[in-house]
Amino acid sequence: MDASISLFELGWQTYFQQQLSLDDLEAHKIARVCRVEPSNYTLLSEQGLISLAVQPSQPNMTIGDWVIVNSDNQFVRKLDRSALFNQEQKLIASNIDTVLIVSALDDNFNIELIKRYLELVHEAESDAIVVLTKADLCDETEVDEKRDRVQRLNPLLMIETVNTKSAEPVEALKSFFKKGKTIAILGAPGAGKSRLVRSLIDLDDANTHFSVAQDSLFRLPNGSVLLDSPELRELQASEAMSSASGLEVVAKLAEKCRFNDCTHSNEPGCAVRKALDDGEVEEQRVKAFKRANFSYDEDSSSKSKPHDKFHRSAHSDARARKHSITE
Ligand SMILES: Nc1nc2c(ncn2[C@@H]2O[C@H](COP(=O)(O)OP(=O)(O)OP(=O)(O)O)[C@@H](O)[C@H]2O)c(=O)[nH]1
Ligand SMILES: [Mg+2]
Ligand SMILES: [Zn+2]
Repeated sequence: MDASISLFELGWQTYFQQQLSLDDLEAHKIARVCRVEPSNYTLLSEQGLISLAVQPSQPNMTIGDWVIVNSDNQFVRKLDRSALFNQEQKLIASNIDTVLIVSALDDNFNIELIKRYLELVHEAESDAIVVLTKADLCDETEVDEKRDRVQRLNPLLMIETVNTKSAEPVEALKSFFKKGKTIAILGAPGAGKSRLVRSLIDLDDANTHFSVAQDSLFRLPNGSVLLDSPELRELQASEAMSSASGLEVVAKLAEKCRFNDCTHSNEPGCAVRKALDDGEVEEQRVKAFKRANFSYDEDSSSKSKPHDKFHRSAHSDARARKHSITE
């Protein structure tokens, strides 16, 4: 449905409005990036889709960015961002107000991954809400116990426990879906992201889509916007990756270190360092492993069996990297 999109429906807010000049108001158009290709950006505006060729003189842009173009649809400038997700200098998505961190309450419950997603959201300067799915598959004590573990990460954290196969998510989440808010979803494969989305919006309803020619921005209840993109899915998958099989590789190496309490920094006989120097393991994995080990030390309840966790979640990794939330 290409007709009648308002800027507010696209996630426009005071923060961006304040950056406009008189020229912008009188002669320019405001648009939001909804697709990034190597040589082209696609933007959504009140006037419909705009195609913008990538030029060396432009700043790097990403999905979610607000852009000013002139009446000939030429780039004028990019507005300052309220939030930005990036990974190793690569821009992932911008201007996301709230991220739903989705994690299942069943055997795939993974507190380390929730923690990691919370870090990402914090670094991006967005807000997080943890949505614990599959509450219907667990008994009440188990739900309470896992919810408490998440709450202990941060006493102020918003947490909702839901069964995505019911109408619960809409009830639980609609107060967070305020007009003009941009929402994204992060979660491991199988966590229930697609089910959650389908419990919130009707993807067969043309009204849910701003335009048939893009599949990154959708209308959510109460005038919020859902942002989903291949880059964001890749980010969440790579984090899920480093939480499981990726760490297992390093854990196996660490068993061969000379010292039991090796920190894999510069101890003699460190098998992890050697593998790094020999290029047999990626630095990213080692970093993720150190991060995870550090948190095991903090949380004695899971310290005893980090390997169980690697094995348990390793199989879920193998499942699809790039499944869209909505499929
Ligand atoms: N009983 C129950 N099943 C659920 C719930 N949420 C998701 N499921 C089921 O769990 C499975 C995975 O859910 P999806 O929504 O496809 O998970 P996803 O996060 O989109 O997974 P990927 O697309 O692989 O990343 C599906 O079979 C769902 O029906 C829930 O709250 N309760
Ligand atoms: Mg999915
Ligand atoms: Zn070592």
